[in-house]
Amino acid sequence: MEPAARDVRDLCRRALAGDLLGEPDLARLLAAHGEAAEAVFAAARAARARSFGDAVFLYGFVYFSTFCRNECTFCFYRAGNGESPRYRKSLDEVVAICRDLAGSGVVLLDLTMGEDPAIHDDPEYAALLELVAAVREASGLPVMISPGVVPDDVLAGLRARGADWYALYQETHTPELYRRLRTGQPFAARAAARSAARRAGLLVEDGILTGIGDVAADRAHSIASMRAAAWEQVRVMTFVPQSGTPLADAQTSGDEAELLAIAAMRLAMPHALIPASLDVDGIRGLERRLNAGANVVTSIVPPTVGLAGVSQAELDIDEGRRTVAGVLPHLARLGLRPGTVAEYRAWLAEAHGRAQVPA
Ligand code: SAM
Ligand code: MD0
Ligand code: SF4
Repeated sequence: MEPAARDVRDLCRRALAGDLLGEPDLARLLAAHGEAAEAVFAAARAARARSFGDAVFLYGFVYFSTFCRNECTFCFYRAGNGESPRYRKSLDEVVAICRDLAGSGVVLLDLTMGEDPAIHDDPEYAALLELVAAVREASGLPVMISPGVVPDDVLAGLRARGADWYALYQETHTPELYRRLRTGQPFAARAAARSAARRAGLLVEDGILTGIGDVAADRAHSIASMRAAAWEQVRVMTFVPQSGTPLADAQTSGDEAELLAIAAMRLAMPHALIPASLDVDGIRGLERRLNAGANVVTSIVPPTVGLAGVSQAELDIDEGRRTVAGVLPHLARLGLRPGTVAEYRAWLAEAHGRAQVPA
């Protein structure tokens, strides 16, 4: 065995034994290749099995408004992009979609939007609060909300309407890199919204992008930052260049960095929920991500109702492959099974208990 591979195996053993790996060691895991990378993935699967057994949670995704006031350089839906499809689903449409998704076997509904002025310009966010209440009521499922940055009292209002989760991704925890991605959106304000969400009683998802000028040290820093915050769910997605945006012609280099980041997150945060997103490489990328230690499948989208993905606007959606039925055979091939709503609720109840902050 090469010395580098021996070194990486040793780090994996330490992580599985409960050692907190520092940023340089995390960066070593993230730079593994060949045999050493396979060892990282195997260790991540072992960590997942210990925490979650063979259960994988399936999340429904409803991108209900693609209007946005922001200019994130990586995003297809940035305000200035005349090429992106804009739509805004009505409350009744969203409720109907969510009922169908709930019937198809997902355990959570993720309601996601651009920072749509129609919602963000109302200081009360009445439309958003009403939507969450209606979806909770009609579907009976836990709800995640991904609305961008909203005021603290709105986060409390979302919790009061029954939302369990707030998702808001920093993309990178390196401020200089962040400034080139989320132009005009203060780094600290975005981070503060996640802390406010936790204070409001919401569970929180943070996440990063890779392939946007980050190096292993940046990803290691992000993983250590997310571990320190103890967010309940953490993700990484490979940047997919988008037509009509400043990064449209960026060079891409596959998904190895994302897979290693999934595995390193699993080893650093063995009890966290970690998604395999269908929104990066569609259904064909699913098994690789699960083999890297993910235990959630996100971006399950019902076909034929005109919904988009965030980084793959169309891939696999209308073919019906980003559905529960499309995902199940892949779980079965890996000896995994869909986690039940009851199992998911039990996990949420424990997480809410852990996250409770003394007043
Ligand atoms: N507008 C809200 C916001 O930005 O927080 C909610 C949407 S958020 C869930 C969209 C996320 O998708 C971004 O935070 C980013 O991580 C990811 N994303 C967007 N464009 C992407 C792209 N081109 N490639 C990969 N991921 C992308
Ligand atoms: C996904 N496209 O799950 C969605 C999105 C938003 N909370 C999630 C990035 O992959
Ligand atoms: Fe808007 Fe979110 Fe896209 Fe940024 S990532 S442009 S905030 S939809």
